[in-house]
Amino acid sequence: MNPTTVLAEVIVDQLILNGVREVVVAPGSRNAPITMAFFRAHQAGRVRLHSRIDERSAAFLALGISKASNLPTVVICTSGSAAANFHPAILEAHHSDINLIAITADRPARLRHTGANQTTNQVGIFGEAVNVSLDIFAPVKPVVGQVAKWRSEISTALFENGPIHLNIQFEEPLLGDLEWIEPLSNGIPEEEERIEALARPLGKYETNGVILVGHDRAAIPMTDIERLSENLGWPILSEDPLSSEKIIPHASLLLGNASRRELLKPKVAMVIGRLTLSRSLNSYLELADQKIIVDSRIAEIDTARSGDEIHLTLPEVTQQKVDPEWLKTFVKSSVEIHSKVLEHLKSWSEPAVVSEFVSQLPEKSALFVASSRPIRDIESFATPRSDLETFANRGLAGIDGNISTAIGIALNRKKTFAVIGDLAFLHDVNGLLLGPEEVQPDLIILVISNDGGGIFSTLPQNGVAGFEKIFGTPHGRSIAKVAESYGIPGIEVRTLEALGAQIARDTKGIRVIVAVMPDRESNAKLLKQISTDLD
Ligand SMILES: Cc1ncc(C[n+]2csc(CCOP(=O)(O)OP(=O)(O)O)c2C)c(N)n1
Repeated sequence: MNPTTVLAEVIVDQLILNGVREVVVAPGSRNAPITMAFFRAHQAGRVRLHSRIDERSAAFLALGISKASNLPTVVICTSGSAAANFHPAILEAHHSDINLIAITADRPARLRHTGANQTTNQVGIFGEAVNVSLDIFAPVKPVVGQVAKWRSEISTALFENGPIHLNIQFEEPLLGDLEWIEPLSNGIPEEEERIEALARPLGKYETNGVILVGHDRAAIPMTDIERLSENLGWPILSEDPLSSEKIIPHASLLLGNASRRELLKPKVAMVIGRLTLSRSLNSYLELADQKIIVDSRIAEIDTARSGDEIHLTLPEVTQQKVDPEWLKTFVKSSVEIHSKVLEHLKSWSEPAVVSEFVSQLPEKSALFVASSRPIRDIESFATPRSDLETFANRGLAGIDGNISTAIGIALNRKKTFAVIGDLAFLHDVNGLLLGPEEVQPDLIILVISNDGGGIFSTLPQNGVAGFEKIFGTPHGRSIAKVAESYGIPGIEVRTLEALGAQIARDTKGIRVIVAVMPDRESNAKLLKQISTDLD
């Protein structure tokens, strides 16, 4: 009888009963009992197991899988500093409400504070970023009822949304048989019921209104938002123009000009999700007399926002009427901006590359968009379309873990693309480290290569003393060669035609396309020029 092996087996079985279908493991010794139990489950076809050397990438991979599958995904590491590498992905999961189960293997509690090897205080290491933090251990002496206790602990923890942390103390011997004093399947319900929030009716607003949609849409399906917009007669402005062809394009440019904001001023603005990308949308929102907020994560994110109405889910509406003249002005301004914007996208530039890329993607593709300029260029310049599925880490907008998140998504989709800056690419380049036994995703990564952080040239610190050293941070590396060193094909492109030809190539596995851009400073000038031309 070996409590450690039994504990691991019961935890794995209960996690699977609670909906876990994929697990990412990072190698180690203390976590051997649970990685071996998961491997048995993998061989039995109950879960898909991925392994990654780098714990930070492993956790972001799990995050990407959860995003794409909507199921809780497990990531496991050994004890010690390994655990701390989960923190960035846990924070992102916390702020974007993604179900991620971080399992850190630990030595028994009696070894804490003794200087024992690879032992630190892992309990509560993720602080308030996790919704549950359990410190689980096996009794030295087998106890009847223990299996049910473990199962209900795990099951209850999984009732929480967002990230949870299971720190599991494994006593030696770490390997052993699965005999116990009672059956391991001890009287536990197989299905947990999840309760949905009920929609409540919207107040009566027979007036000019707009719907402003944050990139994450508070996880509300776009088709529901489109229906709401039709019923209300309110236009949709979205941070993600690739979520619907019905949205008003180039919202941040349209509203970048103060007199146009005034002209299009709404009486009511409904905000769905969090607006994190552009100042112009937030300034426009401030002009509204009344604000309606729709987000299920009010407790977490509404601290700075005040709403005349707050809804946890999309409100129910009856048809309402809007001033047709106001709506006409709105559409006219938007059509004008659209044709002017297209004029600026004809030659090689970051906005042109990004908008060409997203316009060429095959329908039904998944797209991961990195933070910094790529997500902003899409918001400002892309022509709306409805046939893509977009993902982004907007919880904390980190440039970390982006490749791994994209791979996690690609593992759950047929064809996935990603667009990412060169610093974000280099930050998570270890995400490209896939062992020969790993499932190879089909993923095309477009790197906008401007040798450093291009966004900083668009910010007020541009040109301050030491700008290049402390903000621009050029690295001078060839991104294509870096990709090749990981065994991933990397190809450089310098024209929109060459870019189109590369997107059209139907290849398997991971491929990197590097859009080689002239320099960061000229891009910042171009962005300024475009906004002046649109004034
Ligand atoms: C983990 C993390 N570290 C630092 C930052 C701050 N940051 C925001 S954008 C940026 C530069 C990104 O450069 P790159 O990925 O090349 O994109 P570009 O700005 O050129 O579009 C940095 C360092 C961040 N968001 N996340």
